[in-house]
Amino acid sequence: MSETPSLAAQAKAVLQKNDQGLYTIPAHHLYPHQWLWDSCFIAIGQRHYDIDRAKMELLSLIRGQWSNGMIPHMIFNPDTSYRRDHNLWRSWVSPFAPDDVITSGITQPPMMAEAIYRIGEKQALPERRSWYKLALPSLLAYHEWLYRERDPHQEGLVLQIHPWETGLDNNPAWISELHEHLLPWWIRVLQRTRLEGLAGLLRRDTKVVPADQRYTNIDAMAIFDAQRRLRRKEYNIDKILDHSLFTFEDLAFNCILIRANDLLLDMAKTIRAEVPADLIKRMKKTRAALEELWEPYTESYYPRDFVTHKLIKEPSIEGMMPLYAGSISKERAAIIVKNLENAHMFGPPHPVPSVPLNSPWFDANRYWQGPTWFNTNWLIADGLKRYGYKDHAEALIESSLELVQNGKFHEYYNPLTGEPLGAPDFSWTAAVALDWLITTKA
Ligand code: 2M8
Repeated sequence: MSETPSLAAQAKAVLQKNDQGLYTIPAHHLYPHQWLWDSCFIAIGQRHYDIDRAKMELLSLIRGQWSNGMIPHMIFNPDTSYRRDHNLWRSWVSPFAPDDVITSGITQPPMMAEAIYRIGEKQALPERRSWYKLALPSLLAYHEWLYRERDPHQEGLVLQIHPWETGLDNNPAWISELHEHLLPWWIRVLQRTRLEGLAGLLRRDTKVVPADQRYTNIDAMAIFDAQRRLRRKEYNIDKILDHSLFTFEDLAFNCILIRANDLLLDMAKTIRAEVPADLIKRMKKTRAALEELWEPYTESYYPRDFVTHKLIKEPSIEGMMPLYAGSISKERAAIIVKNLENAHMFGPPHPVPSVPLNSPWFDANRYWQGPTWFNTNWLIADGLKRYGYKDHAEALIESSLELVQNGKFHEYYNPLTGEPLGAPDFSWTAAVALDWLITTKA
């Protein structure tokens, strides 16, 4: 008998272990709440064994939607033992936050459309239509919010206000920008006097996961300080833009949005729902604006600063995401695939590393600065398939599944050795593995 069913069963067991009834946490201890893009990948896995549970995962996200349309990046476990987390965000300072759920005040990559669509794919047309009818109004409100609040000059790309919104927390692009422009004096003093270790005493994450697998103390302080500034502005975008806090146009976020827009329009067509003409116009503009992020000398796409429009030229997994967007030319897709094949860049023994091997930032064990992650591999494999690189996609899926062959579904992996890192029994690793096992091995 092949090993596949038992691996699928183990993946399912991880998802069930993290299932809280209404939603699934990413992992015990480190991540005790609901996260936006985690739940989307989780639902993509759950749809294979319990379609109603997968729907519930997304409806639980919608339960946290703000009245202005934003889907928050976190919905908190209401238990008073998490008061510290609730108070860190204080979503109630915004008039748009829901009264009955405590959430964060920012969003995360717009993966909702993909998850709604993939659930629909598993159903016969009448059930699919009912599902789209149920989920689409919230999705539409979310995309309208993205364009209204996050593309204020109608330039096509949507902006982000915190590294956490990208999901790639300590990606070199954000960390270098925070260090250059936004490090408050007190963090600089701690850094100069080498007292930043004190901050480590307050951190919970490094008590659960070895410190060299998480962000550094200085980076953690910078990230939390940036969050505090947003809270002080009550997550109000006008105030945030007025005070020119750190705002940028993330490449991966916008690529995911391009794909999400296409899927939204497809789903709307299936149920003959009307999408406002102005929104369709703005969606088209995003596809065109993505090309402004192309840099001809290094032949790569990059994120950019929202105010100065300067590209933030720190190579990372971000540069692979236009494959997933599906809107770039075949020629540019071929250039990206070349980087993927390059053993000194994105082609180590266990691809795809979150930062290329030849970057000075590359650190094989450190979170989003080197390790291989399953969710980004899922996005890359999907993009590769749609550009006709079926063999590349299959090879990537195969090498990823090798990492979990021993039943260890960790948060991320060392791309050189394959060593499992971060939180054990991590939900999206299990969900993505399950999805691949069922859709590519069936
Ligand atoms: C990580 O982000 C959270 C903050 O949102 C953290 O650092 O604690 C990221 O890996 C993010 O992409 C992910 O959604 C989240 C939960 O798995 O953890």
